[in-house]
Amino acid sequence: MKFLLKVLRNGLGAIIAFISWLIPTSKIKRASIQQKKVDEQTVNIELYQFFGCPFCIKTRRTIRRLNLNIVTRNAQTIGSEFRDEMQRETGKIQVPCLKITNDDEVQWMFESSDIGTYLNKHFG
Ligand SMILES: N[C@@H](CCC(=O)N[C@@H](CS)C(=O)NCC(=O)O)C(=O)O
Repeated sequence: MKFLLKVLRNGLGAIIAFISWLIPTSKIKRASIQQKKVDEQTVNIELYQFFGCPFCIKTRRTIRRLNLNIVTRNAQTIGSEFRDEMQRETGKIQVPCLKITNDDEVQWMFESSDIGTYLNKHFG
Protein backbone atom coordinates (compact mmCIF):
# COMPACT_ATOMS: atom_id res chain seq x y z
CA MET A 1 0.00 0.00 0.00
CA LYS A 2 2.80 2.39 0.99
CA PHE A 3 4.64 1.46 -2.20
CA LEU A 4 1.52 2.08 -4.32
CA LEU A 5 1.02 5.51 -2.75
CA LYS A 6 4.64 6.36 -3.45
CA VAL A 7 4.31 5.32 -7.11
CA LEU A 8 1.09 7.36 -7.41
CA ARG A 9 2.68 10.41 -5.80
CA ASN A 10 5.78 10.21 -7.98
CA GLY A 11 3.70 9.62 -11.11
CA LEU A 12 1.47 12.58 -10.36
CA GLY A 13 4.54 14.70 -9.60
CA ALA A 14 6.13 13.75 -12.92
CA ILE A 15 2.91 14.74 -14.75
CA ILE A 16 2.82 18.13 -12.97
CA ALA A 17 6.53 18.65 -13.75
CA PHE A 18 5.85 17.82 -17.42
CA ILE A 19 2.88 20.23 -17.61
CA SER A 20 4.96 22.94 -15.95
CA TRP A 21 7.71 22.32 -18.51
CA LEU A 22 5.15 22.77 -21.31
CA ILE A 23 3.97 26.13 -19.95
CA PRO A 24 6.41 28.81 -21.07
CA THR A 25 7.95 31.20 -18.55
CA SER A 26 8.86 34.73 -19.51
CA LYS A 27 12.40 35.08 -18.26
CA ILE A 28 13.76 38.37 -16.97
CA LYS A 29 16.41 39.60 -19.37
CA ARG A 30 19.45 41.41 -18.00
CA ALA A 31 22.43 43.07 -19.56
CA SER A 32 25.34 40.62 -19.43
CA ILE A 33 27.20 42.64 -16.81
CA GLN A 34 24.11 42.64 -14.61
CA GLN A 35 23.52 38.92 -15.14
CA LYS A 36 27.13 38.26 -14.17
CA LYS A 37 26.59 40.19 -10.95
CA VAL A 38 23.42 38.21 -10.19
CA ASP A 39 25.25 34.94 -10.96
CA GLU A 40 27.93 35.92 -8.45
CA GLN A 41 25.22 36.53 -5.84
CA THR A 42 23.50 33.19 -6.43
CA VAL A 43 26.64 31.07 -6.41
CA ASN A 44 26.12 30.48 -2.67
CA ILE A 45 22.46 29.47 -3.01
CA GLU A 46 21.26 25.89 -3.46
CA LEU A 47 17.71 24.57 -3.79
CA TYR A 48 17.05 21.31 -1.96
CA GLN A 49 14.07 19.73 -3.64
CA PHE A 50 12.11 16.77 -4.97
CA PHE A 51 11.60 16.59 -8.72
CA GLY A 52 7.80 16.08 -8.63
CA CYS A 53 6.88 18.13 -5.56
CA PRO A 54 4.37 20.85 -6.62
CA PHE A 55 5.88 23.37 -4.18
CA CYS A 56 9.33 22.66 -5.66
CA ILE A 57 7.96 23.02 -9.19
CA LYS A 58 6.52 26.41 -8.21
CA THR A 59 9.90 27.44 -6.79
CA ARG A 60 11.78 26.18 -9.86
CA ARG A 61 9.43 28.25 -12.04
CA THR A 62 10.24 31.35 -9.97
CA ILE A 63 13.96 30.63 -10.37
CA ARG A 64 13.50 30.17 -14.12
CA ARG A 65 11.43 33.37 -14.44
CA LEU A 66 14.01 35.37 -12.49
CA ASN A 67 16.75 33.87 -14.70
CA LEU A 68 18.80 32.64 -11.75
CA ASN A 69 21.55 30.07 -11.90
CA ILE A 70 20.71 28.24 -8.70
CA VAL A 71 21.93 24.69 -8.26
CA THR A 72 19.25 22.11 -7.40
CA ARG A 73 19.98 19.31 -4.94
CA ASN A 74 18.00 16.08 -4.90
CA ALA A 75 16.81 15.52 -1.34
CA GLN A 76 14.36 12.77 -2.26
CA THR A 77 16.50 9.66 -2.46
CA ILE A 78 16.75 8.01 0.93
CA GLY A 79 20.36 7.70 2.01
CA SER A 80 21.56 10.30 -0.49
CA GLU A 81 24.16 12.92 0.42
CA PHE A 82 21.88 15.96 0.27
CA ARG A 83 18.92 14.35 2.04
CA ASP A 84 21.22 13.19 4.84
CA GLU A 85 22.76 16.65 5.07
CA MET A 86 19.35 18.33 5.33
CA GLN A 87 18.18 15.92 8.02
CA ARG A 88 21.41 16.38 9.98
CA GLU A 89 21.56 20.18 9.70
CA THR A 90 17.86 21.10 10.03
CA GLY A 91 16.41 18.11 11.85
CA LYS A 92 13.77 17.50 9.18
CA ILE A 93 13.07 16.76 5.55
CA GLN A 94 10.92 19.44 3.98
CA VAL A 95 11.22 20.71 0.46
CA PRO A 96 11.61 23.13 -1.18
CA CYS A 97 14.39 24.48 1.00
CA LEU A 98 16.90 27.13 0.10
CA LYS A 99 20.39 26.79 1.54
CA ILE A 100 22.11 30.17 1.63
CA THR A 101 25.78 30.14 2.59
CA ASN A 102 27.53 33.35 3.59
CA ASP A 103 31.09 32.75 4.71
CA ASP A 104 30.71 30.47 7.73
CA GLU A 105 27.01 31.17 8.20
CA VAL A 106 24.42 28.86 6.68
CA GLN A 107 20.74 29.72 6.49
CA TRP A 108 18.11 27.08 5.65
CA MET A 109 14.93 28.66 4.33
CA PHE A 110 11.72 26.58 4.21
CA GLU A 111 8.28 27.38 2.77
CA SER A 112 7.86 27.99 -0.95
CA SER A 113 6.07 31.30 -0.32
CA ASP A 114 8.96 32.63 1.83
CA ILE A 115 11.49 31.42 -0.74
CA GLY A 116 9.53 33.14 -3.51
CA THR A 117 9.36 36.37 -1.52
CA TYR A 118 13.11 36.22 -0.80
CA LEU A 119 14.07 35.57 -4.43
CA ASN A 120 11.72 38.24 -5.80
CA LYS A 121 12.98 40.77 -3.25
CA HIS A 122 16.64 40.17 -4.07
CA PHE A 123 16.54 39.40 -7.78
CA GLY A 124 13.16 40.53 -9.10
N1 LIG B 1 4.09 24.59 3.01
C1 LIG B 1 5.21 23.97 2.40
C2 LIG B 1 4.81 22.59 1.97
C3 LIG B 1 5.99 21.76 1.47
C4 LIG B 1 5.69 20.27 1.41
O1 LIG B 1 4.61 19.81 1.79
N2 LIG B 1 6.67 19.52 0.92
C5 LIG B 1 6.58 18.10 0.93
C6 LIG B 1 6.84 17.54 -0.48
S1 LIG B 1 5.58 18.05 -1.65
C7 LIG B 1 7.67 17.54 1.81
O2 LIG B 1 8.67 18.18 2.05
N3 LIG B 1 7.50 16.31 2.29
C8 LIG B 1 8.50 15.65 3.09
C9 LIG B 1 8.66 14.23 2.70
O3 LIG B 1 7.96 13.76 1.80
O4 LIG B 1 9.55 13.59 3.29
C10 LIG B 1 5.71 24.82 1.24
O5 LIG B 1 4.92 25.59 0.67
O6 LIG B 1 6.91 24.77 0.91
